[in-house]
Amino acid sequence: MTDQAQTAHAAPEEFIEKAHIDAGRYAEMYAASVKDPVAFWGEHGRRLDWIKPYSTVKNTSFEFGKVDIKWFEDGVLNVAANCIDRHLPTRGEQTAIIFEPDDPKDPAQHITYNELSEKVNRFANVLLSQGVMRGDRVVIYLPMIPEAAYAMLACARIGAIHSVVFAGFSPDALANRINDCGAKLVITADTAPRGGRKTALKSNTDAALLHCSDKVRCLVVKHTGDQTTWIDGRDVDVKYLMDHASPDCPARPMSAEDPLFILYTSGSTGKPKGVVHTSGGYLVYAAMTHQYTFDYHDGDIFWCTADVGWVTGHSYIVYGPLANGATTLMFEGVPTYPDAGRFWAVCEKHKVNQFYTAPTAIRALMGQGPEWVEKYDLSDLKLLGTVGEPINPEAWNWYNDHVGKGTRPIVDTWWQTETGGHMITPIPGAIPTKPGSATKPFFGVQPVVLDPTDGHELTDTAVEGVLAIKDSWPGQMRTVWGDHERFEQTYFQQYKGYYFSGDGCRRDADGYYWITGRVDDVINVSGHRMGTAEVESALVAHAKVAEAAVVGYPHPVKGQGIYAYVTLMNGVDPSDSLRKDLEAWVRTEIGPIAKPDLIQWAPGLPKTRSGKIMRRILRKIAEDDFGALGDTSTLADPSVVDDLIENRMNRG
Ligand code: 6R9
Repeated sequence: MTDQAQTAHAAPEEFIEKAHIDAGRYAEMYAASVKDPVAFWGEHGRRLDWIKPYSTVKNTSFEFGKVDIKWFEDGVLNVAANCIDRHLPTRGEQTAIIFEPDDPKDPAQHITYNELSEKVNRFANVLLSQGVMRGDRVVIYLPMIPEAAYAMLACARIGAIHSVVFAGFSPDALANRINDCGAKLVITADTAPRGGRKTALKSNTDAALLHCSDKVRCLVVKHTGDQTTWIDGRDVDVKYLMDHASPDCPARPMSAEDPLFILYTSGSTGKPKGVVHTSGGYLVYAAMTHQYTFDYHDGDIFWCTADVGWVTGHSYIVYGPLANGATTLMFEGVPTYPDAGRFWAVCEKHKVNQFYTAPTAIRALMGQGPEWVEKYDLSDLKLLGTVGEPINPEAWNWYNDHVGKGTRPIVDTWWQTETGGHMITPIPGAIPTKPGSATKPFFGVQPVVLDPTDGHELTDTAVEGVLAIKDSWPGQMRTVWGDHERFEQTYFQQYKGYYFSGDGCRRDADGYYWITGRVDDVINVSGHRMGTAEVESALVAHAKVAEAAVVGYPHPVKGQGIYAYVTLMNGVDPSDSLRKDLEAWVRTEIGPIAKPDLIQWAPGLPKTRSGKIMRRILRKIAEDDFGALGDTSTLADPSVVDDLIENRMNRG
């Protein structure tokens, strides 16, 4: 079946009638947004409250060597004031955050905008009392609890730059991030319950801080009340200080281009990059995409199941929804605890209207059977969304049939940590969807498909190549923290004049975009980006490992699994216990999400005569598709391939 022949699913009439944007309006707004970006964004930038309005809207260059991106540069605003203060006169008593704890027997919390304001002001005063100043970096290593949002917004309020580190990362990964951004302070919690098990965040932080400057302070949220070690003079009890802090902290006027946050993400080479987002453009973009992609209306209950440790949580749990005065749900738990009905139980309990999750979660729940969904009343749902990886049509159909009852639009949103917000996504009242396609660009986004061999733009409608973006949009990352050169090299060097996404894509005859996955050495495991180089360097750091090569392979639930080829040091014998050791090693070096699914002992790796590992061959073997290995004649020792095939771990 061709893509075009697939049934396109239009939203129901009643949905379209109430939608912010219908097909005609999309066409009109999109055309205006690319014809005159300055006029378009000049108008839409006014959705925020500016302390000093901008006069310059756009000042951007994608020219390699001179990449410079500025939006609303002479405007002055405060992000926290936009997410909180400006809503107080009209919706102070409205719920801003619904907190649903890990254990369904514990009560949910409803935090109003007034309460959010008080918490954030107090938290901001605590940060000031610890000597945090404008431009200082603060690392946030917290579970999915309201304090994570308070901490982010408190930083924004005083002009500090936050860097949230996913609570699933190991002490080493945390230390690397604290050191890379030169954080003055880390905010953590005693322990984090998730799926009925606890992660010892404070003791992870203690371990991380052994590798950091002894000036770094540690603010601890006593969340579970579990015992932890305590170092006087370094460790600080946040809740205690908040109770004694003033509930008033003036929002600091910030320039639109002052950094709001740094978020580390994996690339194809080297250590994770600190992606820098700034204040004005990011917030305009996060808010506008939240409103239009999810067709958010006042009073709706919005739930994004991501973790605040990822960009999805930044833009669509905290900043986008709160800038729009929305009610946003924060869930501490996992989809399968206490059972596989938890997502739907939470949707029913809190009358969720828009539900946004990852394909990997859908596939995992699909495997548990539709009865878990059918037990619950999902009649409040108006729209469903997905993010993080391509969604396979089988999962799309299951989501559509069982969760959406065939009547809720599904928005498949393609975007990246680097893009700040949605880039290619259906606008639900305007664009009929096709299962597996992210469909059409958001306003102001000009996607192009490039020929990967010479980089020329493929201008026919139906083409396949790599995905790049032609001009800037307000939510775009501005630089890599401390390394602007790396920013230019990663995104602007290979294809001159464009932002290169790292993804492959196809455009069909209807102009719909189909993302085909990463074309670099980044793999996507359960919607989490992982650089194969990172896992390799963790493996080779083990005393018994001589060499390692890591590739992705198709995994039924995770999308991609991690397949590691490991060559042991001379004289070391492979064993199951060593395999377990290596798995545990990678968990401690990076975190559980990086643990290899399959480890194959490789007496040798296929290398060219110049010593380059031929990953193409390793990928094929890992995919159990070694019939067409292509040209192996350039290998230094072609016989290693036979051994690898014979002992491959993924059969069938
Ligand atoms: C938001 C987020 C970005 C990478 C991206 C692509 C993949 C994200 C997708 C998708 C197909 C979608 N990706 N959304 N692929 N369809 N709807 O996930 O950011 O963690 O930086 O990952 O994820 O490969 O390049 P991030």
